[in-house]
Amino acid sequence: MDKIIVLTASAGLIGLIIWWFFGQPKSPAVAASGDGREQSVEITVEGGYSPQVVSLRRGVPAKLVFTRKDTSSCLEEVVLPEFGIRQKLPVGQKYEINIQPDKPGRFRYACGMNMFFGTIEVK
Ligand SMILES: [Cu+2]
Repeated sequence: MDKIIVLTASAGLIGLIIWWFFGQPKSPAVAASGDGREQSVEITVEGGYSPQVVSLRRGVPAKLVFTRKDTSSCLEEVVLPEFGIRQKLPVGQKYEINIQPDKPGRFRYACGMNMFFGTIEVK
């Protein structure tokens, strides 16, 4: 009997771990707004990046407007390798990062330590 409980509990735990890493529902992409000549999207930095996925139109200069509310040093830098950007973000104010999304695809960006991630989708 004990064995069955342990077995069931561990199976449940393994299931939970798998769900956590692979099965979490993907948050929908938030599209940048703009007039066709430029586009911008706001990203809040607080325990990660929110929205997690932003979607940009290809070929239109884009402003990523970061507001860092998180004072932890972990999130003080944001790194967008695909766009050659490594930037410190001030706390409690908006900070614009300008990029030119010319290539379609999904590009990950991260905090300076590669612990928190966000995604830029270019369509
Ligand atoms: Cu970090």
